[in-house]
Amino acid sequence: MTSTARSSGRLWPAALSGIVAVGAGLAVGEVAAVMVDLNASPYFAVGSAVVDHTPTAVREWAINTFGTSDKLALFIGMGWIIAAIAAGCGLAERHRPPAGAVIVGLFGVVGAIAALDRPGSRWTYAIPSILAGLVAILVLRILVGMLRPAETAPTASDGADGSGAEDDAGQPASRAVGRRFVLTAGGIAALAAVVGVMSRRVLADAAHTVADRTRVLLPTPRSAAPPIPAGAELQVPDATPFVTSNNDFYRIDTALQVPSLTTQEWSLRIHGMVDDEIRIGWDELLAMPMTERLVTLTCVSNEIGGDLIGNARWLGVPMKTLLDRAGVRPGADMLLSTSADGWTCGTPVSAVTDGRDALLVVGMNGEPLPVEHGYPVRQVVPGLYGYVSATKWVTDWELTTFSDVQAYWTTRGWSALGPIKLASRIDRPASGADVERGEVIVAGTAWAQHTGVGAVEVRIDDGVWERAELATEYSLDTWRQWRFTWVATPGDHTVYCRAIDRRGRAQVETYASPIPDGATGLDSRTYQVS
Ligand SMILES: Nc1nc2c(c(=O)[nH]1)N[C@H]1C(S)=C(S)[C@@H](COP(=O)(O)O)O[C@H]1N2
Ligand SMILES: [Mo]
Repeated sequence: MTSTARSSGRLWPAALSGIVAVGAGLAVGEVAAVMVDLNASPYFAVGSAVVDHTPTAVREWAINTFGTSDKLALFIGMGWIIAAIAAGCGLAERHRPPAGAVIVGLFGVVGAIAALDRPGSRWTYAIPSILAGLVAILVLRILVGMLRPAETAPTASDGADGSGAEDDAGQPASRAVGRRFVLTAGGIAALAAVVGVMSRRVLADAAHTVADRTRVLLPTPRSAAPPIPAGAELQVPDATPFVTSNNDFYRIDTALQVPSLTTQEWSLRIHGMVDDEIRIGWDELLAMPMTERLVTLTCVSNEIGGDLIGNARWLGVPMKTLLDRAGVRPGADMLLSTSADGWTCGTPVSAVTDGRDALLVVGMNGEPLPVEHGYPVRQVVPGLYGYVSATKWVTDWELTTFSDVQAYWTTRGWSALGPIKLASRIDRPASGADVERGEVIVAGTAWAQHTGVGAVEVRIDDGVWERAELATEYSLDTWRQWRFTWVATPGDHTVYCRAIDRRGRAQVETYASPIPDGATGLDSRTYQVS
């Protein structure tokens, strides 16, 4: 009877070890997620994966049963399931080491896969789950390891002293080990709870921003964007759409964690070489006359043929309006903008004041800015690469000079000035697509922001340049679609394209890497024609 009591008594510490270990891992995962991205949290990533992959019938059932608490129900349900598996891991580690540790490690891998599967994820999204897995394995091995001497010690003394000594010698020793185990497990559990709750608070603040965004009502523009002519979109299957949806819009920034700012927390301070230092708040900004424009944004890091480019409908206040309020002093040639997370950007004052549609933006494609695209306020300046113009989460403007100040990327080897280079891209047929002999429609995009695309030409292998058909021009600040009918003959063929701008300059054909001021060269695709 003592032996039954003892062995069943040992099941709980082992199960508890598993639960504490997985709890500690999850807490570490949350802390890491605060630094990487809240969507990288293993718990949330797995939860979102569950939501994304839940069959419609089950989802309907959950919504009907739990109403608006369906997410809470999911998290509680997940908590129970994870606790049950974790307890099993503890038992497995106790009786079949390292089975428990292996399963706990697999937990981490599942978390990492779920995090990497999140929309807009990067490789760093795997870090919280990997750390969580490693910490859980470590804690599990430590706790279960502490349970072992309790049984090996008496056996050893058993051999030395004979049978009668076991209980006398073994009990106090195992009680001491038991106390040590309880203190260690309790300490780790308490620490994990504190750390977990603290990081959850930080994550909740980010969620607060998401909620704030849903309450924003965008004003009607004083100056609306011209309607998009039907001909701006060439009717070519699987061509790149003229307007890029917010979900498909490329995202580039240095923010490991998206700055979370509510509209009421936001303000823009304008200072430096100005007549009056001013600060503009959200309500004041929203009361100003708004301009809406389509502008194609491009990243300087975009390789020839790359996709770090997108065209959106932006709503905002002309940046010049704000500069005029502050009064720019003569000699100030740089607008140094800084984001809530300290990223800096130097824009020529001339580009902001020469009449182009440089906007302090609050809306993107009819919605408040998505959080990762700069919520609540960012800049968009036609004709300049993003790193010298498109500050997201912008909170500070300093009027200064290029000779006095270098912005973030300029101190890292990129050019101080970044006008967008004329370029063109082949979008279809996709690389490696099956191409049959005969007429093949090759289509793509070309851009020369603020100058305008005048023509696009296509060349097959070493042939001559031939004119492609251009879509109707929307504006000088937006990209332009093109298409070319190629009569393909069997064999391997390479298709090249080049753009010519409205001033008659052809795209530079020699290859240059993006650094320091944007790539040059021709995009090409090689097809096997059957
Ligand atoms: N705060 C901040 N703003 C930023 C950046 C950044 O790293 N931090 N990157 C810039 C760069 S390099 C580009 S290309 C554009 C990209 O904007 P998007 O992510 O909305 O496409 O944002 C710009 N604004
Ligand atoms: Mo960029």
